Amino acid sequence: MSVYQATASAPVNIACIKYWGKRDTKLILPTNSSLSVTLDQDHLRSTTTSRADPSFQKDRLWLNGSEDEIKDGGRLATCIKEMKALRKQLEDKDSSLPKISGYFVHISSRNNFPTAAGLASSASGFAALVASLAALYKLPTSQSDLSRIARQGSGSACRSLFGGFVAWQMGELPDGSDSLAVEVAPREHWPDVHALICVVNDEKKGTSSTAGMQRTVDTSPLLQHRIKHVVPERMAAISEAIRARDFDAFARITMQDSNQFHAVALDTEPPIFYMNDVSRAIIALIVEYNRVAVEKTGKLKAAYTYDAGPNAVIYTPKENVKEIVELIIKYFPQAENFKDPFGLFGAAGVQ
Ligand code: 2P0
Repeated sequence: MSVYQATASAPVNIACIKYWGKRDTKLILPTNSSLSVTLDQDHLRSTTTSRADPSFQKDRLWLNGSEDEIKDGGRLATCIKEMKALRKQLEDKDSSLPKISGYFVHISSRNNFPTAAGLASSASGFAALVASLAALYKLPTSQSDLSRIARQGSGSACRSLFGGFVAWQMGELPDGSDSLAVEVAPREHWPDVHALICVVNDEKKGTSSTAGMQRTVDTSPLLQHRIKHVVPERMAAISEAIRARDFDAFARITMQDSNQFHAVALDTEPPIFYMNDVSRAIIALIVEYNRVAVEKTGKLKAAYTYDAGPNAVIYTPKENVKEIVELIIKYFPQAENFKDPFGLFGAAGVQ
């Protein structure tokens, strides 16, 4: 008897131009385009195994070993349904293919980083889920086409289907068919850029991204300015900086966009605070580090960025990694505890 099973994994990505806001909450269509770097560390990935079998009674999912409900019409159910539909199309075209699109699936997904680490696991999780179903169903579908489906699991997941530097083009069409991820440059184009992840607080965040961003859409006038007058130019400028391997421009834009994302969170009613005092102290340290660098060389050496939580990600060329880690440990002595066991603090190479 044939066994229909496949495993795939996908890494976490960290945005330089932030996604924050949906124009369509069901299809997960964003109010602006975004751009991220996919981390290539082996220890920041989700790995997912999917299996289809005629004996299965319903679709089921296990996350880190515990079963999670697949809600009818929910995000998981949508992704599974879309993937089955793609398989069905193949089977309809080629009658020699086994008709596994009609079988229920069992899916098991694991993060090899602590879910409590405060790092987005939904991006790598949904990307790995879609990739594993694509492998199970032997779909010839492109990564961009798969990204459209991962997007409906969690917006930022669409970017984790590619390594390297990735844009999520917001698109214009109401059906979402042009809202997908594209590669801006592969990792090999600019291997010198590294990411340091500083876990400031590993507790679950107070306001979820999904709820927080819609509150921002509903109440923040600054978000409207950002969408119309800021992000389009920034997307073009940072893509150009990546293509030219211009770290100074890349860093400037990345920090500006992190700042504006947290400004729109603050402009939300009631306001949302994701950074804490330690986050702000790390910003001050990087600002000072850059001030000295600009004085000496005219160029920035590091860029901080913060997502919907207090943890810092610092992008920097490889030559500065050791110096920055030493600086952080000097000013935040407790940081030494974070160096191990997961290596979340320290040089995390980006892919
Ligand atoms: C980003 N974040 O671009 C931004 C920056 C958080 C801050 O994508 O509702 O978990 O599942 O689409 O993808 C977080 O949003 O939200 C996020 P849903 P998601 O990475």
